[in-house]
Amino acid sequence: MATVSTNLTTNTHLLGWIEEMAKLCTPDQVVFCDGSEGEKKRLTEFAVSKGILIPLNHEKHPNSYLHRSNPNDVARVEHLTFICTPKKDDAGPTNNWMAPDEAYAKLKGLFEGSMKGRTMYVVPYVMGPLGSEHSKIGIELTDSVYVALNMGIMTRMGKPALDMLGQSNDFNRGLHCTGDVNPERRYICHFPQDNAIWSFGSGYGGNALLGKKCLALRIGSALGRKEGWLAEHMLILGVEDPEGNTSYVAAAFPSACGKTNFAMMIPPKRFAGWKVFTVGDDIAWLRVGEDGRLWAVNPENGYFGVAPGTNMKSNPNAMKTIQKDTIFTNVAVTKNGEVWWEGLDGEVPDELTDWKGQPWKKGSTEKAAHPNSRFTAPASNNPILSKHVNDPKGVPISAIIFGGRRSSTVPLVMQSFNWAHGVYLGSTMASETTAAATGATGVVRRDPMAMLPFAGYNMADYFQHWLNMQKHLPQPPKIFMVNWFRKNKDGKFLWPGYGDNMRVLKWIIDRAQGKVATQETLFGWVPKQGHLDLSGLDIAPEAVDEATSIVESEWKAELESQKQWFDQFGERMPKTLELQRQMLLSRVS
Ligand code: GTP
Ligand code: SPV
Ligand code: MN
Repeated sequence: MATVSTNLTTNTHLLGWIEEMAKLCTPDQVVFCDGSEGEKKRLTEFAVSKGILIPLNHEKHPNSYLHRSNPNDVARVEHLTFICTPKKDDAGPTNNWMAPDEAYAKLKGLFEGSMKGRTMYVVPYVMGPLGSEHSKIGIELTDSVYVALNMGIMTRMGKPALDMLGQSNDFNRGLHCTGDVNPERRYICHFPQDNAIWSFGSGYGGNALLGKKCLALRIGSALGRKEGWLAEHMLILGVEDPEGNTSYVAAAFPSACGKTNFAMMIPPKRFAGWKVFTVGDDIAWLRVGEDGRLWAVNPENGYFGVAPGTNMKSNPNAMKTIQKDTIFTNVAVTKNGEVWWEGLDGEVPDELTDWKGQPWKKGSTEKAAHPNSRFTAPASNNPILSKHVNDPKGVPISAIIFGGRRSSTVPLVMQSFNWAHGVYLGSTMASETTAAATGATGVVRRDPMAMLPFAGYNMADYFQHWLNMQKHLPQPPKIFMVNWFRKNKDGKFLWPGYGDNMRVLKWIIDRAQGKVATQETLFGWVPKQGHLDLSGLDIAPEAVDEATSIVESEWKAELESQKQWFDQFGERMPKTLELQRQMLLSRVS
């Protein structure tokens, strides 16, 4: 049995727990991660020697590597993700539930002896700026060097986390084992009452990098409810106008629906003098500030972004961010050791090695890169990184945006009448499923606030928590809904999206600052004729009309179908939201 010894900490709570977990998993050795450059180099060399990381062309991709996951382990697994609260009702109808005793017993069986012949890495990390009272500390025990290296990019990892923890017992206990990557023996279990996460049988993204979806969203949302804040699946960006005033917005779009792209956007030529800065691309922790405004912090320190579709036109800042120090997962690679994916700039190469490591030829019907292939890159590489990313108090939010991937019904942009109506719009949000989770793609489902897979407690209580926030927010952000993904009858996107989303963002900022009047519709406020700046936009005016249109018959069907969604929550469903629905429906019927 491995002994647990380190000179990095004397925290007896921590050392005792590691000892206990090492006894269960019986690794050959226990290695404490300090987060140093030397350690990163050692772990990388080890991963390369084992074929876990494949060096890329170091001239084109300095200090960057490719990882190929097991082909059965390429995305989050929502059907194998559990919220293990003592009462089933506390997890609610939209989460999978297991009783804590049963979950611990089942997973103990799997973890028992699971790290024999392997190393247990102790990965201490902080979510949120170092030293901030709002940050949370986690310790992930993992048998995966790939996870340890990714956590090193995605979080503030190593000695600073242990220093911040000191002798405290207040840390998230995360246990992760890749095991034999058998989907039959794969479980991602959350224990909010113990501040613990046990994840077995997957090495991929949100299943395995426990600081991200597991701690920062599922456990985080449960903590947030208890402590009076919000943990959200939101990007955070700053937008500076030509006079030098910066406003901040937070936007919730479901997985693979445009957060990273929006957060790194470059405004079109028409908006000379306007600048966008990234604070975060996936997760926001939102708190009420002393000034009565809502303040946002990005708990992460890197980006785990979707590769396909990323190119110099759609997202030049992401392309620059991933130029060095990046781990690519499940992308294709050229003969020359350069990465490739569908939608990258330039000609499609004649020959590639695909994401499974197989030869691939141009014209193949198979994708060369997996649709959920990703890059892990440090935030510090981002040329438009906000100077406030490490600010412990975060940035003040002027507008909250909810947006799904809807080929019909939802217009390009709409403002809610007030906070409750905004919460209603978020709670009824729907979106087509994407490759970010296993299962069918393109199926419309409700994904409230983009949090369906990430709420760590009953979704009805979560809605109530959102409604309650208003009482504590004398200066609430304005709430908006957007849809970049509406299609015409030929199935083509009506709106060009990407940088041109700046046109919508500008209207949102103007509205949040009360600078422009608006047009009322039955369902919300929309831009008055001429207020959406379309100059220099190279698309037919009819396409814009269609993208921004509100079709009453579509909305009637939408509102009616929301009843079933609300009904499943029974008594716990806030009446306010059902009343919002009825009020809107009464206007059309
Ligand atoms: P997660 O990391 O899974 O949470 O995804 P995300 O929300 O950050 O999505 P991301 O920005 O990576 O975009 C996902 C996909 O949507 C990519 O293939 C993009 O090219 C595409 N996309 C992003 N923005 C737009 C847009 O404005 N219009 C259109 N049509 N597609 C977009
Ligand atoms: C998402 O699916 O929303 C992601 C990727 O951001 S993962 O880290 O796998 O959750
Ligand atoms: Mn995400």
